[in-house]
Amino acid sequence: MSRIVTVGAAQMGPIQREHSRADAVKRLIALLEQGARHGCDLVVFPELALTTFFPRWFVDDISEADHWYEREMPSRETQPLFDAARKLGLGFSLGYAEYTKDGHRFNTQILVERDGSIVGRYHKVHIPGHEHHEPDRPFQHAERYYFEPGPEGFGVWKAFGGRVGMMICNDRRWPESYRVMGLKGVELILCGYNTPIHYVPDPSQDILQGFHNALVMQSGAYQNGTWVVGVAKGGVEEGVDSLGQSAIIAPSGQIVAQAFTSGDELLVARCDLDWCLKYKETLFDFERYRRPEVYGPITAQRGVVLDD
Ligand code: CDV
Repeated sequence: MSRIVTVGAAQMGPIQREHSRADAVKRLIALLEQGARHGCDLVVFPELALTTFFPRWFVDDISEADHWYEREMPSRETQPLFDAARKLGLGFSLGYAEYTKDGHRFNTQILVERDGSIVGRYHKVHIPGHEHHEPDRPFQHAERYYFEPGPEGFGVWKAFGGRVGMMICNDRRWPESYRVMGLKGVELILCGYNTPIHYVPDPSQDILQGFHNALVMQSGAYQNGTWVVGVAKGGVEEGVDSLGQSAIIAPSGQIVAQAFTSGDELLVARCDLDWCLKYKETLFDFERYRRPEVYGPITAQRGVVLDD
C-alpha cells in the first residue's frame, strides 16, 4: 500500500522592503504554477512569505508596523493566490504576520486544501530574538516584540490523505515541537523559515547554519517517523544574508530533495506517507517503548534545575 502526496517546497529569494504584497503574490503564483506542472498536490511557502522579514527593524510605536500584518485571509491582495491554487487544483501552506480581530499579533502559517478552504492555522510557539531595541546589533531580530507565542500549541490536521502538522522556523530547533506532533500521529510536518546566516549573539555559529538546519530537521523526521518539509526565504534581504537549503526529508531522516540556490526555487518529492509506518511501528513504536513516567521535567520545568 502507498499513500503518495507530491509536495513542492517553494523556496523564495528575498522580498525587499519596497516590494508590495502584489509583487510577492505574483511570485507565489509562479511557484504554484511550477508545482502544478510537476504534479504537486501541495506547495509549501516560507515564513512571512508576503513581506520582508520586518522584525529586523525596531519601531517605538508598534502601530507603525501594523501595515506588515494581515487582518484577513484571504484579503483583496491574497485572493488571487487562493484563486490560482483552486484553479490549478492544488493546496498550499503559507506563512504571514497575522493581526487578529481581537488584537493579537501572531507569526502564522495556514494550510489550505485544494478547494481553497483553510483547514489548519498554526501560531508560532517558540519566538526567538529579543523584545527590546538593541541598537548595537547590526540588525534587529525583534520577533519577541512583534509576536505573541501561539497559545494553542502544535496541531495536526487530517488533510491531503494523511496527518499534517505545521511549525515555523525556530520551532524546528526544539525536539518538543516534533514530539508533540509525533504523539498526534503526524506524517508530514511543514515548516517555513527565515534564518539569517549571521547569528549575532554568537557569530561562531554562522558557518554552522546549514549544518544545524539539516541536523534538527533530519533528527525530528527520523525520531518521529515523519516527513518534514523545510522551506526558506533565503538570499540577501535588506542587506541581511539568509540561509536557503530548503529540504524535503523522509521519515528515515534522509534528505530526498534540497535547494541548490538561495532564490525562488521549487523542489519536489513524492512523499509516501506509508513510509512513516516503517519507523512508527518499529524503533519508534511510542506505545511500546516510550517511558513518560520518567519524562516529567520536560513539561514540569522550563529551565535547568540542578539535582545537587
Ligand atoms: N525566524 C526565526 O525563527 N529565526 C531563527 C533565528 C533567529 C535563530 C531561527 O531559528 O532560524
